[in-house]
Amino acid sequence: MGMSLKGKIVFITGASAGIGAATALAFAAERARLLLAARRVTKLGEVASLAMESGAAGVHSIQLDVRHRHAVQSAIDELPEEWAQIDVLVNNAGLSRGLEKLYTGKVEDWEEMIDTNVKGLLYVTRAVVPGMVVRGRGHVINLGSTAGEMTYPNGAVYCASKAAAHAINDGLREDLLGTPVRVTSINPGMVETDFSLVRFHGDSTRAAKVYQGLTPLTPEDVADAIVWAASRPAHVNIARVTMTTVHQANSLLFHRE
Ligand code: 8X3
Repeated sequence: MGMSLKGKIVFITGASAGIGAATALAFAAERARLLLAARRVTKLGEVASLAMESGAAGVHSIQLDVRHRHAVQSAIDELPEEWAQIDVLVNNAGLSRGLEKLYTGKVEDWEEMIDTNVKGLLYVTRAVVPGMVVRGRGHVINLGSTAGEMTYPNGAVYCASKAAAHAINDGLREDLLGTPVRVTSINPGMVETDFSLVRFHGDSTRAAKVYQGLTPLTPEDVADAIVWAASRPAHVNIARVTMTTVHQANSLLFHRE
């Protein structure tokens, strides 16, 4: 039996779809209070309603693009008092753009990945963690990737962004040593979400091929690991969880039927 998440304030970035949305619903089932952030407010509203139906003790939604440093800081500074004491931060917002050789890749794609996956992660962390330190409680859960553990061809910049997330995760844990604030990285392999659709700029035929002949992880599988890490007893810090479908061994090795 783990620690109860009932009434805990869980802040999830990128909560409008994919792993973020599934994570919102998984914490809702634990009766947590959800602070949901994303760029797409309509989709976020749908997740918020579902979360209330699933048992959330409350939902507060904010429109936020984690790439905008000042917007991130004001969003945190301007939280209503009853939402300000964040217990769990799930740094989920992230994306991949393009699958091309580094020497022909699009610089705009690189900027978008680095701005979101690395700088956005830093901005949100920088805005939220000081409060956790002052309150003497908190947990930061970062979404890493198998891509951050092993690079694959045509994915250098995405892989680099996730390797950076890995270093930030470990560095933050080192810097928080001596406080009760926990830091965890959840590193999934292939998960079936809009990930590939976004990577291929909306090319659904190309995106579907990514998942062909294998059973990918679902967003719910990943959400389950996130909730598990968050619900360990207060003295237990899960440093990282690497998880893949049985049809994937690492970034490079897949089994397709
Ligand atoms: C997602 C894993 O291998 O599809 O971060 O890039 S992979």
